[in-house]
Amino acid sequence: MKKLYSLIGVLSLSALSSLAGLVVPTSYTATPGEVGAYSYFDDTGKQLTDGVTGGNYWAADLGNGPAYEWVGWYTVNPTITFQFDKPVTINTVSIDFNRGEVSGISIPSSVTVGGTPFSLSQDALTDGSRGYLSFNGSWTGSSLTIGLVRRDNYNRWIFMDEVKFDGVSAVPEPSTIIAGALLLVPFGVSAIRYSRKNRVA
Ligand SMILES: [Ca+2]
Ligand SMILES: [Ca+2]
Repeated sequence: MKKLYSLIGVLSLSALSSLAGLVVPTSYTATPGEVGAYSYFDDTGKQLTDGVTGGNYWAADLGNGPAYEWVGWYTVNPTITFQFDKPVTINTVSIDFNRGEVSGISIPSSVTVGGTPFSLSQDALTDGSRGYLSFNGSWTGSSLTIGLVRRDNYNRWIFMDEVKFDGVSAVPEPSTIIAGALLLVPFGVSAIRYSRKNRVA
């Protein structure tokens, strides 16, 4: 019987750990990006989750035109709502921003994730660079809304090119795991009986 108990333990652990990690949203809706020297639109409707990031210099041309990778806002404080295909628990939201002070691009003064506000220092990123800033908490549901507030009395651009989520894509009921493990017990027992029979024969 010792073997069976350890088998159940291993199954329960692996069932839980395999669900934690990067959680990918199925879609999102966002306040449309705006026009400045170039167009800072979400050109594919997926630019915030396509894994592609822009350059340290905001207007860098990486092959699709200057600043193509970025989505930017100047006259509005944008809101983005991400949808997931089932209830999820998100523990970390990472957003890739650009900071280019001479061009009017600052990281937001605050970011609200699922109703939780975070204040950001303007030096959270080195001027003239891009990088991920992370927000930690615990948000559960099938969607998650992120709000961003422009710095200096809304007088600065926000430039974003990617949002990533870490968490658990589905929280299994403890009873389901136990029931699943118990279902395997008869198979284990019969397998042991089978091998014993074989040995005797
Ligand atoms: Ca992107
Ligand atoms: Ca773009």
